[in-house]
Amino acid sequence: MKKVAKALAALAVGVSVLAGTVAAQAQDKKFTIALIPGLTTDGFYITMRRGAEAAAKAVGAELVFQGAPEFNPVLQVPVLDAIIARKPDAILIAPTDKVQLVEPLKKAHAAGIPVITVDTFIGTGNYQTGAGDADFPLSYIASDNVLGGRMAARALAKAIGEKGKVYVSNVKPGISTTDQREEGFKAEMKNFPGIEVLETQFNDNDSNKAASQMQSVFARNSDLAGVFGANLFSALGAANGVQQAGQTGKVRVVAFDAPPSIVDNLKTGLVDIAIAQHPAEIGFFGVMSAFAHLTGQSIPTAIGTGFTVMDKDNVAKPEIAQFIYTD
Ligand code: T6T
Repeated sequence: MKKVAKALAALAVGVSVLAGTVAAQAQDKKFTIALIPGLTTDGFYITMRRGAEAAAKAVGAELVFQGAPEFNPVLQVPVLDAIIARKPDAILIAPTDKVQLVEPLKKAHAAGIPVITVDTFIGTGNYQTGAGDADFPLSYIASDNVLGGRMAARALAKAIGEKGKVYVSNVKPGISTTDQREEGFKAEMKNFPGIEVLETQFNDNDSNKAASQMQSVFARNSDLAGVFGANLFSALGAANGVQQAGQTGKVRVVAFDAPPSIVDNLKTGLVDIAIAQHPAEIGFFGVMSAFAHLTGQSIPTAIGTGFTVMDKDNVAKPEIAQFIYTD
């Protein structure tokens, strides 16, 4: 009997040593987390990468940043496939289309790679609901884009004295973020009966196209009062178009996103308001959420990040300027 008790005690010690070793190994594992942006050459995603790198450093993970040169699902899917083939421990991705990225991302899910979407979403953006096809990502980490669109509408309405014609310069339909900004903008504009919202102009994320569209809209509407640039390239293009048409200060511009070039435009009065997102926060919480999941914690299915509204009077203040995007 004594012998049996001794053997059991020895076994228990052995098991606990083994368990300790496994736990130590799990902690020592260096996780590889991939971040696939909408495109690589956009200050928004470059800033997101900065936040993601900071989090990766804090938890000892390796961050792989790989993306396409343009915001285009046809170019993003091969990048995703290449990342899946490398079998990272988790994928963070800004899907460039709500529908077209569903099937390609299912491959990651089927391969057992956890998926978190950052900035943009697939399907409805409501994840882990059991509702169907596109709810498999673990979490959606982003700005509240409907609210951002409403904020833009209020700022533009104020700038134009709540009357006149305005339009939205947007990327293309099917992108969750910019679709929601337009939706929020139009919903809020219903509160301003003196404002007419003209047809949206889609520029394919090409600021030159956005600039020439602005001039065409102005050619057809000499009483144009304002424009909302619904993302970085739309806003830059709209502002350039206003300048080229000699309408600085007459056609008012509200910009979504805050790269240094837009901040320059704030200072010269070409742009009235810039709504800065907090992309570094999105990247930081993206990596932290992936790490939490990989180490056995549950994570929220959605995390909302904030905005900072910039104008020429506040943009030099350090607490505001910290949100200017990195180029
Ligand atoms: O506005 C951001 C991002 O939120 C959007 O999804 C795509 O455009 C940007 O990257 C700015 O260019």
